[in-house]
Amino acid sequence: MATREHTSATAHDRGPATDITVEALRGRALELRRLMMRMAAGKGEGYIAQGLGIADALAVVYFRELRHDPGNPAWPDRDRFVLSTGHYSIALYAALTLSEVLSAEELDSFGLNGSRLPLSTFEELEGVEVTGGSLGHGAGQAVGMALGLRLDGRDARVILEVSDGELQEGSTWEAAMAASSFRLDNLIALVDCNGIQADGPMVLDLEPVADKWRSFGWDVEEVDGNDLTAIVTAFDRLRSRDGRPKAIVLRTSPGKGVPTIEARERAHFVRVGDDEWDALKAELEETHA
Ligand SMILES: Cc1ncc(C[n+]2csc(CCOP(=O)(O)OP(=O)(O)O)c2C)c(N)n1
Ligand SMILES: [Mg+2]
Repeated sequence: MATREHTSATAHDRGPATDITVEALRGRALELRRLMMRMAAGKGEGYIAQGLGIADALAVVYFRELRHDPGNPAWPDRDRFVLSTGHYSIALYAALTLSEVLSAEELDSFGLNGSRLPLSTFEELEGVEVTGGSLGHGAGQAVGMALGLRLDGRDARVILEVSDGELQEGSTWEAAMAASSFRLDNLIALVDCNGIQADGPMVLDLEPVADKWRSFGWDVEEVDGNDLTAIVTAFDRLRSRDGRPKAIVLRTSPGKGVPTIEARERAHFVRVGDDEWDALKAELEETHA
C-alpha cells in the first residue's frame, strides 16, 4: 500500500459519480486506450492487449466508482483499487494519468530504464496500492485492506482486479474464503477472464467461474467485460452492504478496440513493429467512431 501519510482535512470526495453517462464513460475508455497506445508504441513488445481488454472496466472504476482524491492519492478514506496483475501496469498508469495523479509527459518513459513506470507495478508510485509481478497475491492483500478499513471504522471500499490465470493459484481461493468468512461487503473483485494465460489459452478448466465464486459465499455478476452498460449495471446491482463480498466476472477480449491486436493469437506479450503503430492507432479511432 502507498505509504505517504496524509490527513488533510481538505481531501475531497470524487465519487462514486453514478450520474456519469455511459457515453461519457465510452469517451474515458477511448482516452485510456489512446494513452496505452502512446505508452506501448515503439517498445517492440508488451502487455498492450491486456490493457485494451480491461480499459472499459477501468473507465467505470476510475470515473464512476472509485472515491478518491487525485490531489492526495494517500487519503486514508479513499477507496482502494488493487491491481493484482502487475503486468497490466499500462492500464493502471493510463487510469492514473486520466484521473490526474500522473502527468501525461511521464508516460513516455514507460518501461524504460530508470523510469518510475516499469512494466510491472511498484507501490512506491503514487496511486499504486500494491507491488505486482508475482501473481496470486492481490486478492489476499485486498482482503487485508478491506478488513483493516472496517476495523478502522472507515467507509471505504476495495476494488480488486484478479485474472483468470490467478484462479489457478490456491492463494486466490484462500483469500476468497477469508473474505466471505469476514463478511467483507466492502470488497468487490473484478475477475478478468480474458481467456489467456501467458502464451496460450487457459491450462486448467476454470468453469463455471461465477458459480465457483458463489460457492465461496460471494454475490456475483457475470458480464461482457467490454460492454460498459453491463459493467455499470453489475456495479449497481452489487452496491448493497449485505455481508457478502461482491464479484463481477468480466469476459474481456485482449486487444479490444484494435482489431489487429485482437486477432493476434499470441496476445499475452504482443510483438508490434515500429512501423505498425500509426495504423494501429488509426484502427482504434475507426473502431470507436
Ligand atoms: C507467481 C507467478 N507465476 C508465474 C508468473 C509468470 N507469468 C507472468 S504473466 C503470466 C500469465 C498469467 O495469466 P493471467 O494472469 O491470466 O495473465 P494474461 O496472460 O491474461 O495476461 C505468468 C504465468 C508470475 N508473474 N507470477
Ligand atoms: Mg488471463
